[in-house]
Amino acid sequence: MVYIDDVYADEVLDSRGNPTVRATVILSDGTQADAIVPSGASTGKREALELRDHEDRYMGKGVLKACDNVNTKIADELIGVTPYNQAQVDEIMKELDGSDNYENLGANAVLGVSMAVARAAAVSLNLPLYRYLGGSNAMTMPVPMFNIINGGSHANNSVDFQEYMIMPLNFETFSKALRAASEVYHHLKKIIANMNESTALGDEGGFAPNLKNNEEPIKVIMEAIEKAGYKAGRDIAIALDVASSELVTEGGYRLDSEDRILSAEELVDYYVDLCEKYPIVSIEDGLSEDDWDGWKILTEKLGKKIQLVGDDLFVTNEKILKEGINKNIANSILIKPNQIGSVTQTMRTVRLAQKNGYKCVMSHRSGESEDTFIADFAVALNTGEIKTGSTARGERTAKYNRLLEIERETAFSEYPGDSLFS
Ligand code: 2PG
Ligand code: MG
Repeated sequence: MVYIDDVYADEVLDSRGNPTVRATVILSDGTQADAIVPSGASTGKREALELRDHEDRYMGKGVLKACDNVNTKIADELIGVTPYNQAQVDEIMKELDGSDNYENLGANAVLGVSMAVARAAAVSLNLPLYRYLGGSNAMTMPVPMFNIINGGSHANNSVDFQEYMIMPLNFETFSKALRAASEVYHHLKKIIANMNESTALGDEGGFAPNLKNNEEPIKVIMEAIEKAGYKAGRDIAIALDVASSELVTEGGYRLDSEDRILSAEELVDYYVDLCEKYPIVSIEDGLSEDDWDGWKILTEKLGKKIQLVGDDLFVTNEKILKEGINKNIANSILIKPNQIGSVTQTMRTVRLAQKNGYKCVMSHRSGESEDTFIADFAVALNTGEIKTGSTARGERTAKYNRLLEIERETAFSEYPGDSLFS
């Protein structure tokens, strides 16, 4: 019987240059696999705890305590256990931690090991990760949301909304969709350069120009889509992540670039107006994680025709999602494994969402690495959508390049594109 023979962790760097955990698992058959944990900037208040050292090194951001928890407490419990029962492995770590949010071991310690165990099990069975996690039912390539203009806390420009994304819909395959997105990205670069604005990239590989309000980025993206030879709305749609929990101030939501503060109702009206003018298909975190009354209004006004994604709102948490479903809040959920802390818990949340007709968007974090786990995970769970940044920056393209590999391997897989919102 194959069992887990060794588990250890190293402190490595993420794409923002901050420390993060890389966990390595070695099996008794000699298989070795590792996984690197990502890290967010605009984090939800109810996310699982990311354990940082809060000491001098790395300006407090070191993760040696989390690594130590892997090397000692977690290794002690997992050595000798089968790698082929992911739920059991994850349950052992959850019990060892004993809290709801991994405040003792750190979700960065636990998720790293959880992903590395899944990967090691897949390698040892000679299966691709998406096949190991999803079985023969894993067959849907995800439609990406490419974040081509970055604002909010992912860039230091004037734009308040965090992410302006394009979704290539009218394409038969993932690779054709990727090509279209890349062409739009390059046209956008030219347009921004012609405006004498900087074409430097934000954290997720999108451009971060200073524009005069939050509608302007949509206008330049519309122009780029057209210049690239595609039809906005028909071929390529627009998605937003407002990350509005970051905009909350006394009396409402502060839009610095427009020098005004809006109530939840006014912000919803702003979205309604934008959705009338532009081919927007999805809005994420349109209202803050604490503003469930506002979310109710948003869902009532736009929920029938726009995908309303809860990120900070649901934090990939089964219990919170259940509450949202019961209250008819939002109609989709962003899936970030490190918000909840293990592979199994992520899968449970996806299952709950899918059972209740909520769409799922597999997602990276703004602080990422070369790890491509979420590309396989999206295919395994047939989420149909993935958000993993622009068509530039290695930690983002790593995921898209992995999806190209998966597409080649699963020649029969489907790209939902057009059918996603019809
Ligand atoms: C988000 C994410 C990823 P962060 O808000 O959706 O794009 O950002 O990882 O900073 O929370
Ligand atoms: Mg978000």
